Amino acid sequence: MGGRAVRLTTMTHIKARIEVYPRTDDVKRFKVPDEKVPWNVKYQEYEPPDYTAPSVLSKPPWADPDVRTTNDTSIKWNDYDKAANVNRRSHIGEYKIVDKTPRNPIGRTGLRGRGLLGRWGPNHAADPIVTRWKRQNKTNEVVKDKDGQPVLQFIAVQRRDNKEWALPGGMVDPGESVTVTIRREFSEEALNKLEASSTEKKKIETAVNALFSKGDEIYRGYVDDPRNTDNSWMETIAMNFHDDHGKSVANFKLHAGDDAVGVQWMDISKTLKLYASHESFIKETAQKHAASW
Ligand code: RP5
Repeated sequence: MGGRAVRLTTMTHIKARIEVYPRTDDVKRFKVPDEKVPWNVKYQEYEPPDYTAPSVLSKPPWADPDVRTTNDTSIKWNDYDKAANVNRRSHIGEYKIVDKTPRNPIGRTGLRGRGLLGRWGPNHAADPIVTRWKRQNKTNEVVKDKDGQPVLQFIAVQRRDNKEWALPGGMVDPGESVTVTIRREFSEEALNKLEASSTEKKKIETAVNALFSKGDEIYRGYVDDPRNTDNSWMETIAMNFHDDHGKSVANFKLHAGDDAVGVQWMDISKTLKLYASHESFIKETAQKHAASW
């Protein structure tokens, strides 16, 4: 397995255009047909509503100020913002600033403002794809599909906010490196480290450090996340950590915690329905391992 990560720079977004905005009943996006997504296609009638969730407007530490109403010019777009300790660079290149705010590089979403996202521009996340081969209980042999392809499994969590199954990823905290985010989120969501005793915490840390010491980058770029808007969007780095012999992660005691209400080993196949762009990361992982899809 090796180095090349996919960059879906020519992708469009679909989930970022769903009509009713997440965690609202009545915030509806302006309709954007497929052909009107790119900014260079004229759409004179385009009048998207403006929405930023109250949780973002209440100025928590993870959110930016409203750059449209202040004269604060200290934010460093398309750069590492040292003052805020936030990476405002996009994985997919330079984004435009229009009317003082970053413009979604993929195209129109039908909504202005930040919605549920704290940062204007890219909101960086990291996603661990932890895999093992599916094995027969009795013989320990790897299970194959009808075409003789070995079946891969990955650790999926059920999100608390919308109950969709997803990778146990999360937001990169200010100043944090992606590798730290991956370990932290996995330990919190899939192993419930936040509620473990101090002896259990130590065990979790040792096992997680060993597993995550070697991974393969599967994807870095834009995420088709339902929270995206014309001015704020999700980006991620997804890394695969594979337990080929079923000797390490395969023995972890999974326990949903923090933002997850469920956790399980899930068989990988093309029928999977996952949050945001996670299906495409899983497909890429299956292909890299020449596994069943
Ligand atoms: C997705 O949102 C990313 O791929 C990542 O899995 C997730 C991060 O957001 P939270 O889970 O912290 O809400 O776009």
